[in-house]
Amino acid sequence: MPIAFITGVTGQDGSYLTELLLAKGYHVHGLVRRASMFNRSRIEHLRSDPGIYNKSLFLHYADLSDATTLRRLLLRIKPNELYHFAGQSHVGLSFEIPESTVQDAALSCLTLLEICRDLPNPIRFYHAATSEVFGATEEAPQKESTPMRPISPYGCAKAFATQICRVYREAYGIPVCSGIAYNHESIRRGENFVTHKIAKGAIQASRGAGLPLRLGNLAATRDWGYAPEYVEGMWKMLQLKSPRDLILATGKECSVRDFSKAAYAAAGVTLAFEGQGVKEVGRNVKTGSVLIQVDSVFFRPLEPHRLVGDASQAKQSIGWEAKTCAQELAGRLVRELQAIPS
Ligand code: F7E
Repeated sequence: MPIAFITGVTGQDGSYLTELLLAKGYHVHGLVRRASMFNRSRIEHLRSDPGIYNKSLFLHYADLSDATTLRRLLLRIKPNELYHFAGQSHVGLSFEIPESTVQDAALSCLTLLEICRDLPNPIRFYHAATSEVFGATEEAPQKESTPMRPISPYGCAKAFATQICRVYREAYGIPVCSGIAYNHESIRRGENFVTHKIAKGAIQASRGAGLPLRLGNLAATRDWGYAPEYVEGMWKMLQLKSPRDLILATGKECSVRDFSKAAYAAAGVTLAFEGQGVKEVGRNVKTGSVLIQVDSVFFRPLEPHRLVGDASQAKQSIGWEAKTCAQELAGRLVRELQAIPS
């Protein structure tokens, strides 16, 4: 029976991957960060299932900086696969707290690689890389060969981690790969990421509740996909005989403005935008009331040019393809959030 070790098991990707691996018959060991409040809501349905918890799902408490504990755990558990998701992943926040972001996203990956180097049995290692490594790229869509030009502390840290994974693969033969995943979303996404924020705002607007939703750069575009499809790609990537870095993306761009229109439409509200820059507003076409306002607080010091990925190598080598586009995703988030009892 295969054994997986997941850092960041309580996050969006960690929780979906845990479900996928349990369904495939894995034993899953998850690393949970110690905090004064429990933050296990995304895996609570698994943790509270006596047929699963401590039978095929095991949780271990440590921070990424607890290198000795990590080494001890990996020596004892002897996982076949390691998925490294943990760490601060908010790009905007990485400008506010660059040092801990870099510690999480760059140095912890190196720590895990160093531990893997010493382990008696080889571990297949998945590193969660990101489109943020491309930053101010002039190529669109980006491919695996596109030069990295990160423009945020988070992107710089992830670029380092992606490069060091390649170095350890080539120098020491560690079967490690970086999945260069573009934005992938779900209702398990934190509320400070724009898709969840918009979906929630759309539902509130449809109920006639609250103040206008305040958003940052409405013109920013992203390549948004559906997270459960992406974790499937991550697992497939790690099953390759010789793992290699692959892009996971939909190949389609959507602006924050268009994502908002789709989400509000799914909630039954038709939006029209008018004005420009920080003066732009989104109005309810029927009533004329302002539902979305721009607030410069949510702008970032730098914004990537055009992040859109070419996932044709993933299609060729692992048969993976994104199925859900941004517009469908917006509707899905709204419907799934509406279905949660308040
Ligand atoms: O922003 C714009 C914002 O924070 C998306 C992480 O998983 O994906 C994620 O990073 C866009 C940006 O995601 C608001 O300026 C406008 O252009 O949802 P986000 P992100 O920065 O793309 C990548 C692939 C990762 O790897 C990251 O870890 O939306 N935007 N108004 C806003 N963004 C936020 N958060 N809030 C706003 O009000």
